[in-house]
Amino acid sequence: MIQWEFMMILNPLDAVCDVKRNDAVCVSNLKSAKPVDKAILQERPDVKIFLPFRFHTYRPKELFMENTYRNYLVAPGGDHVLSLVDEISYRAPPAPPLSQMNELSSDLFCNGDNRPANCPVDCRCTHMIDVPLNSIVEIVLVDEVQSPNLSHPFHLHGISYNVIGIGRSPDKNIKKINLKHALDLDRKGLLHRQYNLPPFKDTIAVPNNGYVVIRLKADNPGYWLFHCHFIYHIVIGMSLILHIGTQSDLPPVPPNFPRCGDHLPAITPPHYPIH
Ligand SMILES: [Cu+2]
Repeated sequence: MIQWEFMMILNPLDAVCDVKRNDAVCVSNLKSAKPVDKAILQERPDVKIFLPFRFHTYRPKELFMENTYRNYLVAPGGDHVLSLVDEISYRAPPAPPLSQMNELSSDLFCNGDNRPANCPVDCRCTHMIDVPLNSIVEIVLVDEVQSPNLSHPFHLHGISYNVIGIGRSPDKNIKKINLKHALDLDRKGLLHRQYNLPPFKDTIAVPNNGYVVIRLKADNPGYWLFHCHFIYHIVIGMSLILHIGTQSDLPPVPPNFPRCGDHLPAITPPHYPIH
């Protein structure tokens, strides 16, 4: 028998997470069963990263030009869209950074502070953010897609994070949140954060037209993908690499470790050379 009086919704679509309520609970209201490292709970993290994400809509005539090959998905309404995280669409490198980083040109990599020169509005490169080993990192995801009832589930490989806050703008005049407004809320202390045993997760749904604040201790060195878990969104670039530490923090590549390209005859891709 279902006891309706005890039914609760997890992650309500209204994303009201900063008040106690009887009908719903947000992940940020859950309490970790394990103790949380005090360093995670310090007021100021060592690194703070704002990651707005959105779709770029192509005009169909932009997509079918000679010598172009753009990746996009066709949304249910017919829009042809690419995904941008911090105005960058992730492009996978031609070989794994973990074992062949010294062969990848630094020109392939980019991030919000280091965009390729003259990159167009649909800027595509290997989005990578470097953070020092053992630093306390806060990431604020801001949903600029704002598709009704579509909450993008962001997943991080390699490390679990604590979910510190989830919400929407408290300013009712703001119909659409964006990076600028989220920064403004943060400056005013209006991004919801709670430090009482924030739960560990490796995936979190960002409420549409809202934000999520997560924190982690970057104690696992490597190149870790951080991406929306909708497959269609991954392939149009809703992804990036969180690079923790440096090459010297990693164990050496084993002798005779398989190499990308071993199974192919020598080729030189025209646009994406391996150096
Ligand atoms: Cu998504």
